[in-house]
Amino acid sequence: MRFLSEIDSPKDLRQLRVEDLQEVADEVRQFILDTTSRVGGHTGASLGAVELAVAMHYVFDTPKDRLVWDVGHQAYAHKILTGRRDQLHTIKQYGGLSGFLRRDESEYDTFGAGHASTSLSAALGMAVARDKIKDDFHVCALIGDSSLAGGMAMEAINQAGHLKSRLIVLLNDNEMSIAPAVGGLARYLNRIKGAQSYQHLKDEIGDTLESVPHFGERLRKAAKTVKDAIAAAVLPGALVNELGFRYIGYVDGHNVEMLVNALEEAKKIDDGPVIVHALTTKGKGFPNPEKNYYAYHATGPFDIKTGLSPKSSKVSTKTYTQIFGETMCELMAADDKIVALTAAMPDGTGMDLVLGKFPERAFDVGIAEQHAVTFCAGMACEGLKPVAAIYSTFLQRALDQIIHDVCLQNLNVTFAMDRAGIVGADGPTHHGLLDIAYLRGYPNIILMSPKDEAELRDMMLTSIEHPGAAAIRYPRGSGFGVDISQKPQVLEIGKSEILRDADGEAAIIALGSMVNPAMEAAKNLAKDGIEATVVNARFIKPLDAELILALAQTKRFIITVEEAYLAGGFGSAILELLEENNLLDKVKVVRMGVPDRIITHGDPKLLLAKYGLDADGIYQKVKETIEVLEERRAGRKQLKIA
Ligand SMILES: Cc1ncc(C[n+]2csc(CCOP(=O)(O)OP(=O)(O)O)c2C)c(N)n1
Repeated sequence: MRFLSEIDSPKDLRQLRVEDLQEVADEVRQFILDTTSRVGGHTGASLGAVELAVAMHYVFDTPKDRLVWDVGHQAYAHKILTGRRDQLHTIKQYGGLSGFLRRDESEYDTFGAGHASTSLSAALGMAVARDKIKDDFHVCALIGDSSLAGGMAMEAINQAGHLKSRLIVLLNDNEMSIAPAVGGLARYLNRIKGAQSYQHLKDEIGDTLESVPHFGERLRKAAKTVKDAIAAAVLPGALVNELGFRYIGYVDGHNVEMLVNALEEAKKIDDGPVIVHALTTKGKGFPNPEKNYYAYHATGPFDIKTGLSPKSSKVSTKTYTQIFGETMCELMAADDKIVALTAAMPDGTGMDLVLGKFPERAFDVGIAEQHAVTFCAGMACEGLKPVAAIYSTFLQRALDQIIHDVCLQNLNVTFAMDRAGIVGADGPTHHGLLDIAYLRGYPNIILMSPKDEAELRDMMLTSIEHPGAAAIRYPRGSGFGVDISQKPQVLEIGKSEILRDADGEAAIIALGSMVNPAMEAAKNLAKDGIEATVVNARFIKPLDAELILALAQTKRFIITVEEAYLAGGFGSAILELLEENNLLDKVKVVRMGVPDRIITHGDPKLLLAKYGLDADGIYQKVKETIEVLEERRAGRKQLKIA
């Protein structure tokens, strides 16, 4: 590596000649490939943004000038150029670099990211603050074409044009979200690209006017006006003019010199926001990208020559996501009122299968979770039965829509919350740990979580048949390979399942992913002579009050276990129920779950173990609780003797 090994910060990059930058970009690309082929990561997304990162750090005086990345999954080149090259191999691993951006990871990460469409709002905030404190740095936001269509980005555009703040937006247009980009904005951007004549015409007019001797400066100003007029005439739509943005483009996003020129031009615009429109290819440089769809976005480790991932020798069981997709197809075939929806995650949610089989009744609305929910509410008003499959973490975006548009009006919408719990490598922005807390506090919704994939199928039918709102939380990854040949059954709402009925003093009430570890813990406890009842809760709301109250009267302690934040969670709901029934002095309740802190990225098994959320952790907690109660009992006895 001629250049890269000498680049420890963007300052080193800025010492180079502009002619050398393409070679730097090639080296960065190779470095990303070498690293992610070993450890995996957002390979395709980052390969597509290599030249953008090089050009931005060359043109802008970072970190004084602020670069704001959207999502941050495409920022590996940025990490490499900002002193993190030698740690890139630790990306997404416990204790290693984050897969996204974090303010506490580097001074160059000006704004944390992970969820989409935030960069323009944050960048506009920084630009406005800069003007207020009378500083003069540049702010440049990088955003993908699909994230640009997200509601927040649109709202930021609306305000930026109005404020006329000095702000640069670099649009990374690869016509892809994770799947192909969808929607009207994607069509609009294509129309701009179709208007090739604009760029040529603009350059020609500019060159001609500016080349007239003696009149250079005056004519340059005139030329600018003429160019703007042409932009208005040729560019379709309202973004450039009506919304108050200047437009530079489009530019080849893999040609560093062109990008440098375009960004230098953008820097000169001091009277309002400007969009630099760069065309890029997702997965640029990936070996045989057509053989590996995920090369366009994220990969596990792969063979650097063929691009193929190593074959696993394990016979893998189906994931919850796959079972969800297949069951949707089954249910939709039987009931033509069911409609399905994903918000830009067709593969991640299993909706790709549904979109393929039922194109008339399945929708990909793009990165638009808020719209997705209210769109479902509208369909439910007309008697359809919408099922929205949205990751638990992304559904956070749409809380008000769930409350105001769905629950308040008691509409039949099902929320299939994939990736509920600790997701692992993607870390704090992606863990689905809050859904119980954010959904539990409002009427007119039922909440459940399956112990395995067969129960997921039952819960899907139960939700769809339930006339109001319902949400199902289920984890990332494989199920248990249980028999799913039985047709889905409607479950009795608010009824849990006793899996192990024991005479002992302990009851473990486990939720969803924690049911299996609870059963394993109970078996191990039995070996020590401790008999614990194990309940598969199934429902978080409504709770199985009858059973829980009965347990409170017969057991010495109840342990609740959930893969979610404890605050406002499932265990809290049980505490509330017992408090309302004056039973808290009869039974000790110990809640197991995720404590009130940011959960880092890393292997989910390791993270779950750290918080005691596995068979061993539950086993230990039961033993500890018995010890505490014994000590208390002994203490009381001593008091009596005294
Ligand atoms: C609110 C939200 N919804 C969904 C996602 C999942 N997601 C991550 S990247 C991505 C695609 C982004 O596409 P684009 O903005 O065009 O950037 P590209 O990946 O093409 O560089 C999606 C849907 C997310 N991060 N945040």
